[in-house]
Amino acid sequence: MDCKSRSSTCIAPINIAVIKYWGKSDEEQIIPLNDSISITLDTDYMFTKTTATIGPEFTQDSIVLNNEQGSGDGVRFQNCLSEIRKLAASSKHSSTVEKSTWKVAIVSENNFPTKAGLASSASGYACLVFTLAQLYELESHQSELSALARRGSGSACRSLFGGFVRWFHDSQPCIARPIAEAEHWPELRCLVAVVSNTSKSVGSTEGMRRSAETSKLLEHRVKHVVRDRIEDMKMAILEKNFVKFAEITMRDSNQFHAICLDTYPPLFYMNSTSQAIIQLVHRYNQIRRSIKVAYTFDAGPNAVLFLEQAEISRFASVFYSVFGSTPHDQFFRGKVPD
Ligand code: 2P0
Repeated sequence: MDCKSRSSTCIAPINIAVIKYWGKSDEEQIIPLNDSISITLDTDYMFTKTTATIGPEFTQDSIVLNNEQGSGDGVRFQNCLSEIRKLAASSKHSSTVEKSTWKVAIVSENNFPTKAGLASSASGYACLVFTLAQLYELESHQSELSALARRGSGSACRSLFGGFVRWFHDSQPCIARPIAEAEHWPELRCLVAVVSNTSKSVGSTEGMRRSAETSKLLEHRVKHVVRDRIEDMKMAILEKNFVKFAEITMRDSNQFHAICLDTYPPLFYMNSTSQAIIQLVHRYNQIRRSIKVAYTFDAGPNAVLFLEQAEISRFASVFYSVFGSTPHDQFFRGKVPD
């Protein structure tokens, strides 16, 4: 390899939306119809690891994703690259300007099922943008990188920040910003129940396009529901009010999947195991006489369960007795369980 070649390796975590993003007002720029709120998981668990190499000897951009050769000329990949290169070309450092013209080789890997509704594109594009920024030694602010990651995949703009994050649909530029750091609510934990490893049949981009075109419920959600829900969720997080947080999380997941069903032809992301998990959580909360556990499902059947630290062992054993396996413990702060 030419001695001028340089590499950089980074990891980026997934984020789980508690107020969902579903539908765009601008497909090309990836501008969402509504604000969303998510929680970025700790990097010790589910993450994407990306190595980017640039060198004058490379003749084309290339990408290998989970050991499979991808298409280096994919529109979103190229959108991210060209934005990063523009920044590099306007750098005051001549070495960065020189590197902005070189082709790039990307090798990226997820340590969890890809395209199974576990936010792999979020961590994937956040990691790509962050790794390239390191490689070009850009002095960009995190919010600038958030806007770049958005051009790869909408939800990726949220993974540039840790903790509790809000993506604004009408900010200029359209970016995510933190609401609170992960350390703000250390008792809040999340369990991931992988119901299926298989890729979804209709991807999120196509699914949300179809919903935006056909679902009246999505129209109603954007006009009459999300704005208040965003404010309520923000307060629940800032107040560390688990009961409020949990109810809004479940209601928003349910409304998202109702929109999927209201889409024509309909989208089915959850399966019968997902529905059994929903029933179990409601029954568990009923028996505990308070909301102790919340579920949320993205564009796939896998469940993400939120609960406070004190509830984990009790709930995990009930879950095990019903499903014969325990959901994986995920942490926001890489803390070892007590
Ligand atoms: C979310 N999801 O807020 C919602 C909930 C899935 C359900 O963001 O077209 O992969 O690349 O912007 O970011 C999935 O959408 O879609 C998603 P594009 P993306 O997390």
